[in-house]
Amino acid sequence: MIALTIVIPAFNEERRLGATLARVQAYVASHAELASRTVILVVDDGSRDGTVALARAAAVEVLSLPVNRGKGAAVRAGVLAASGARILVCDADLATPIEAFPLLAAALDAGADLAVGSRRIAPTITIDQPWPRRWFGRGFRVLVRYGLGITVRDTMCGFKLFTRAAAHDLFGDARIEGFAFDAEILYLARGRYQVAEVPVAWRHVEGSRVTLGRDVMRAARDLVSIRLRRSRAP
Ligand SMILES: Nc1nc2c(ncn2[C@@H]2O[C@H](COP(=O)(O)OP(=O)(O)O)[C@@H](O)[C@H]2O)c(=O)[nH]1
Ligand SMILES: [Mg+2]
Repeated sequence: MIALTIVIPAFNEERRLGATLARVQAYVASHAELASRTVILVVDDGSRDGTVALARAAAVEVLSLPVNRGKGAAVRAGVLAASGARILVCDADLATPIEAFPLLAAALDAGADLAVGSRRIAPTITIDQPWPRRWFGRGFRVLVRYGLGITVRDTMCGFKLFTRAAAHDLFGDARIEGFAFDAEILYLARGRYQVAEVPVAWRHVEGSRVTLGRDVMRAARDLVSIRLRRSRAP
């Protein structure tokens, strides 16, 4: 039985992914309860660099999307293909170290259906993002809280653990393909699943794939569509 699938979305990550896979593989190998019961699944989001070759050389599973669709689309494809009893979604830059995994696992052991890494409960950020990203994050959080009524304080941290049942249900229902996808997942989870927000260490890693112009406009538009779609639903 596969206990854990680690889904890593990757878009042109040949520079950052190698070190991440080495660290995740070493972590899995050194934990008896994970070794041989864990699958690492890299979801290549239409990369045009050496991401796929690098992942294959590291002997992890690879799911390749033919064209770039966005982080949300990549994570959804990976989650829906994952067979682990639990599914960890983590960014290719490992901005939150894999050593934070047991904190999220403990929240699921205690009854949560999903545990989201958070940078906003306690001060956990060691290297912060550049100021334009901080300001974008602030605006986004306000919209998510007051526009969608989501009380989770940090929806965007790229380190989340789900039970497979919750993940397949939520991602099966989700539509957002860009960066606002975690807001949609948490919106869909409201009143249906128990969500734990767990403080995790986080540091800004150079080489972010987020472009402020395109990705931010898309995220704003997507927040509106999350709201509209649900208000039309029966
Ligand atoms: N920006 C972006 N990231 C993507 C896309 N598809 C997958 N990803 C992955 O989503 C994660 C985003 O992390 P990162 O770029 O570090 O974002 P940041 O830490 O929020 O600045 C990385 O693992 C990316 O490789 C995409 O279309 N655009
Ligand atoms: Mg990052």
